[in-house]
Amino acid sequence: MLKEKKNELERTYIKDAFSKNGKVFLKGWVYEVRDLSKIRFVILRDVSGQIQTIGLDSKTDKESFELMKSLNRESVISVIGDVKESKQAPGGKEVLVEKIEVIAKAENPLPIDVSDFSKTELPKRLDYRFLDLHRKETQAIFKIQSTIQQAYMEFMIKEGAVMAQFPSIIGSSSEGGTDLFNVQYFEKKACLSQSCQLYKQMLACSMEKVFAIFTVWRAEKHNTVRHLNESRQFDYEQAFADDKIVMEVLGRCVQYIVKRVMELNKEELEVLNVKLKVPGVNYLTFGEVSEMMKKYKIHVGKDDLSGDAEKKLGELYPDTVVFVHDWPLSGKPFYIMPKGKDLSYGFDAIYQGMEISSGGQRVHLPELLIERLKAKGLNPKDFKAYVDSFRFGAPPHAGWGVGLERITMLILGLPNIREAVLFPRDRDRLTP
Ligand code: AMO
Repeated sequence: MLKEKKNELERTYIKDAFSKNGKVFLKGWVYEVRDLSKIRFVILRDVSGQIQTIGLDSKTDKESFELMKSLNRESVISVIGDVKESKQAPGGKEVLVEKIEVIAKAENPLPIDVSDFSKTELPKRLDYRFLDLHRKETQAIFKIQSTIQQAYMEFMIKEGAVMAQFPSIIGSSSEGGTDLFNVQYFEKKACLSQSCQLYKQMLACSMEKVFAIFTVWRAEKHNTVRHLNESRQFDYEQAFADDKIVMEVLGRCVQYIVKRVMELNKEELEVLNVKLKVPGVNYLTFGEVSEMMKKYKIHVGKDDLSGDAEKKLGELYPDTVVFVHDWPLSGKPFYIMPKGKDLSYGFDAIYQGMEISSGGQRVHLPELLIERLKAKGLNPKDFKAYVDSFRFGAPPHAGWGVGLERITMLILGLPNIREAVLFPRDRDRLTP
């Protein structure tokens, strides 16, 4: 009987059922079951929302009515029934069940609590991420992260930038650090990309404005709430540009992203109880920040901002992208353009008390680049193809990279970056 009806009835998403009267065919997951003997309730969820379904001894198909009391949480079912007004039901409507079928049974007990009041700790939730994704809070985070990526692409395309793909297996370090994951590449030694830095620069020298969403790997041994060993970056690079030009682009880009999340994710922001403001933009030199922090007796660091200094900037400038520029040269990678002897055209962007991005103007002069590689203890021979790419008509250029998980975490005020990755890779986690 259900099969015949399926042919007649199209599936309705739960959100749309609220604006319907009459018969609907719903599919989703059992969230809750309540058995009051002659009346039985099943709260059904799908990706669009949840609705109360009600079975009546007198009206519901006998077999389905029996089934309603024995359904396990998170089992997948289909329901045929009539949408009715109901003062008691959440959202003012409920579905009077005609027929229920089990599509896929969930075993009982579930390994984690997936209710809205779940107290299951993050590591356990991550062990069972597939099930954790049944929770509306978890879904809300990743729906918003989807918007963040969409908004980044929309913004970049409006800017006239070209979307690019780059290799993930590379011959030598792209950031200069030692935090490399080594890979055996046939007879050669290779590593997983720490960034698409060198490639985006080479591309900007012909295509002018380029962007990417690129996965990066960093073999950093520490385990913190803000670092991952595999993360994604929004990369941007622009020719005929200096640090000032690309900071301005980044400020507008973050504003656009937050604006789009506010427009497109009202429900998800409500689920997560997050109130957003489109951020302002502020510019400070590294020297100014160092002076400012003295007042608060906060240690800054010689050539990098301490976590405490970033946090303080977040307190002093809430809902603001704070660009800290004129960064000490010793604290920036080899590809950042020097500004005099000690400073550079490099910057970091701090938002809600944490770094979301770093960038700057690049060294496009081959001889200076060789000098900078040496100064950082790197062998220019390992970077020959990259250095040579600037010998045949390479304009000055600048760019930045934003961590996708970092910006998601900071927009939503999440306490741990792992909340903002579907399947995190950290020091201890290689599965799922
Ligand atoms: P950087 O190494 O500062 O710069 O990275 C840019 C941004 O990426 C994010 N990020 C991380 N997120 C989580 N875990 C990590 N281990 C991690 N490392 C970085 C941060 C950071 O601000 N090529 C340059 C960018 C450029 O100059 O264009 C780069 O990779 O949000």
